[in-house]
Amino acid sequence: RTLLHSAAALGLVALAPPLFAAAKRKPGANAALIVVDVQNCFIDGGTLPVKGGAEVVPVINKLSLAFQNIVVTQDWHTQGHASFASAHGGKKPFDSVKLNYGDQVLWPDHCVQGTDDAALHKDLKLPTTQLIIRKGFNKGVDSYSAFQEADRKTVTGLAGYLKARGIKTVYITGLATDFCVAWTALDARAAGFEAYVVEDATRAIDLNGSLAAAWKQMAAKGVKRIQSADVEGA
Ligand code: VGL
Ligand code: ZN
Repeated sequence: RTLLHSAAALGLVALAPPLFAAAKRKPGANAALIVVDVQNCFIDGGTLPVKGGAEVVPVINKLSLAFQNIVVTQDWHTQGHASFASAHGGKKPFDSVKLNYGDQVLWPDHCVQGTDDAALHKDLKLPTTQLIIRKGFNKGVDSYSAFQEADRKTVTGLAGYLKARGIKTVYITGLATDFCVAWTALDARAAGFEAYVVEDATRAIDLNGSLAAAWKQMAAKGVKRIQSADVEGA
């Protein structure tokens, strides 16, 4: 026990609550909101539902009011995509395989181009969105990240787009925290952006401890973990 605690226990000093809440962050003209994969496929009734996925929709809608720049992503796979278990004989969803670029988790068939399943959730209201970026459309290569495909070579063009427009900071939201959100945040850092993940505007798949691993990896790379209430003007 510290001297202060002992003194407090004796009623000699009062331990006062903090006078001010931490200052909120106000995204400026050089910040962008990235809304990752808020699509029917990742929500109840879809092909790869993320638990609580629909709950991010009102949080993101409100958060969007604080941003002058918004980018939305869509997972946008071909039929028979290499990330689908059905494309690998004898494999089941959530198994892993080695592809030529490394380990690949296998998923149920999901987010196939042009299907209702791949459409953005109908309650997502982001009329000021400036760019919709689609990813995972190369049949043999997955792309969790909005910046780079899983071969770690092929880029989507998002880093160039953001830099050309003077964006320095990205706030990342959407589905799923431990896959497409985390990989997007890590690649944002690698590309030199300041990156925040807005935790209550995400939901996770959490496969074999993947959520805790993702937060740890993000923290190690300087991704900042915040809540939507920390953003001013939302
Ligand atoms: C995602 C698994 C497969 C995601 C996409 O959006 O997090 N996860 N494809
Ligand atoms: Zn996918």
